[in-house]
Amino acid sequence: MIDLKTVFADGEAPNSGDSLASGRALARDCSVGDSAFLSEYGVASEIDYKQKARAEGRFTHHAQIGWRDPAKTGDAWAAIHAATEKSGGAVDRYGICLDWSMGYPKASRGAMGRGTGLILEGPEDFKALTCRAPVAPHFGDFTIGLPAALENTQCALVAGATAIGNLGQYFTFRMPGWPEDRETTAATVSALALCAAQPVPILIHSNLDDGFAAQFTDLACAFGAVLLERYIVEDLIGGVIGHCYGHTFSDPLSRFAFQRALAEGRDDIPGTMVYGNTTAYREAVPEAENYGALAAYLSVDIAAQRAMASGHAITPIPVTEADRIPDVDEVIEAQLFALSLQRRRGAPMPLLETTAADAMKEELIAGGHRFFEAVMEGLAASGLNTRDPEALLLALRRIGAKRLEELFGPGEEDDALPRGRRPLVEAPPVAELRALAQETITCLSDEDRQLLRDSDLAVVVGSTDVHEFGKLLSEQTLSELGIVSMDAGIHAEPDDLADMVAANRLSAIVLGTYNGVALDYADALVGAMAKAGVSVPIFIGGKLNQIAEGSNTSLPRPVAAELAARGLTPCARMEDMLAGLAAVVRERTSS
Ligand code: B12
Repeated sequence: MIDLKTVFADGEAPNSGDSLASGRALARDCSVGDSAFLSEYGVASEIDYKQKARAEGRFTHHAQIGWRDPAKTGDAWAAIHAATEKSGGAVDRYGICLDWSMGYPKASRGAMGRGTGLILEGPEDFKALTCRAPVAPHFGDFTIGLPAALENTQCALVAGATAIGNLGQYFTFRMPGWPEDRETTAATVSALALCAAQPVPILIHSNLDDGFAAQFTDLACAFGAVLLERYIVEDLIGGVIGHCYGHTFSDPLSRFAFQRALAEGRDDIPGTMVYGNTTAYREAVPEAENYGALAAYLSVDIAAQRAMASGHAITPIPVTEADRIPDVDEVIEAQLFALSLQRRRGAPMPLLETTAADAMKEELIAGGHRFFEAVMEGLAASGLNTRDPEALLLALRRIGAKRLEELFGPGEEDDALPRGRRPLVEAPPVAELRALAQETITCLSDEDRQLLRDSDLAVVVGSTDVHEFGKLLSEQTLSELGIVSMDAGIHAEPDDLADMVAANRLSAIVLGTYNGVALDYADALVGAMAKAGVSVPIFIGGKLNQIAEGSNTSLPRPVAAELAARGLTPCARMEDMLAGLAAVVRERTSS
């Protein structure tokens, strides 16, 4: 079913020998340094700290921080700690939002563009943060899994970090303008080996929603992805991995059940954090509405930790997150809200009935194992050495979530469904996007709906970055109207979009973008279209903003008007694109 010659069309499958050896050798000179957290609590690593907390019947709190200005980030490190301590609680760990450009090796960084986050130049910058207050540093994103994996991991270790990731990003994140994946994989394996060879346990972090999990339609496959990553990190490399889940888990039952599936048999290895269900936050609504969403997921997470401690730190995300990057006082408010909620929620038993969640947990575990075994058997049958972590990682990344689920998903075959399978436990975003697409087309006038249904429009749909829900929603909405859409994938390159339009005589480009690069991307796309000699409408939606070059405020500015000035159609809502497409059809019929 898998043709290795296609997967590795550029040569042989890689071999981990050199990468493992170099990572292990590096551990002789590079080891975990001191941090305010490690010395304050007298622990060797965050795993030890979490195990102590678990033994005391306590669970931990996570805050996500990181602004473009390193000094602001350092001050926030101290301020959030002080504010939570003053209210009688504590924030136990900080996830550092590094800028995505930190994923490039330092030598290439300057020339490659950058996003909205924090840029740290070297070990001293990392250390300047972790000494500011006794909060465990979690260098979760843009460290392990990207081209700069090895150098960033060294900086994080020296600064006293004992939770480092994000392996999930390895599978899905593509650095713009960085097409190679062999060196990235080798750097990832070396970084994992460096962590595994430390004398203290380093928790390798993987955010499932950043990886394949958010792309599966079946949550059982997401649990199967956990098993694949545990096999690679723990069985093949000798490290320790903890998973994060939560962004897209808006259904309380599956959120609760997934935590129990992750916790099963892992008494000695804590999860990293349960992330806020940030997809539930709405933009430009009264804050009180988003506080409802915050309370809803925190209640599930607090109850889940009390019913079965899995070591996941709870993560109250500021309610302004849907509008923009939250500021320091908003992070503090969210933490204080969580502490207050936690104090007011008593023990979950006997209020909580876990039978349904446990049945779902069993289904997730059984289905996840079936997926894991089918993937391993399928790859072994194709001739892959599944005992080699580098070969296995690269094969999985190149095959991709969609194909893996189609080939090896545990659900029954059903051609009418996405991925050709009936999910054992449907992933919450699938149902939500389906409902949203149906609702969207009811907003059209009968005349426009019929006009679009009768049209012969064909478009290409893509996303500039890993955020693909806007793209999926566009595809669902177009398909409800019978409009053909070709898939340019996530991380769609401008040249590829222009070439697809030219080769297939398409009527429009439909583009989702979220990473604060809308204007740069639009310029590249307009250039690529001119080069390919095509001119079609471009409908662009998502987060239409851009961080200003040289800005130190970290806050991206809206660029919808500038996009319009370049001839693109900025879409605040799906309906804007449908109105634009209807206009295209009308123009065609009248000319
Ligand atoms: C889900 C999510 C993720 C998921 C994405 C999973 C996936 N497979 O898509 C994950 C966890 C991977 C993720 C990662 C990151 N994210 Co994120 N993420 C979000 C989140 C919570 C929701 C966005 C979303 O998909 N909404 C669902 C869609 C359907 O709804 P919507 O966006 O409201 O869209 C509506 C309209 O805008 C319109 N629309 C949307 N797209 C399109 C497209 C077209 C063509 C049209 C016509 C209309 C249209 O239709 C929708 C319905 O009305 C937002 C915050 C938020 N609540 O908005 C942050 C957010 C987009 N993320 C952000 C960031 C910074 C990141 C990271 C870089 C963080 C980090 N340091 O790691 C990483 C990206 C890493 C990477 N690899 O690039 C920032 C972007 C900052 C900015 N540009 O201002 C946001 C805004 C959070 C924040 N406030 O900081 N993220």
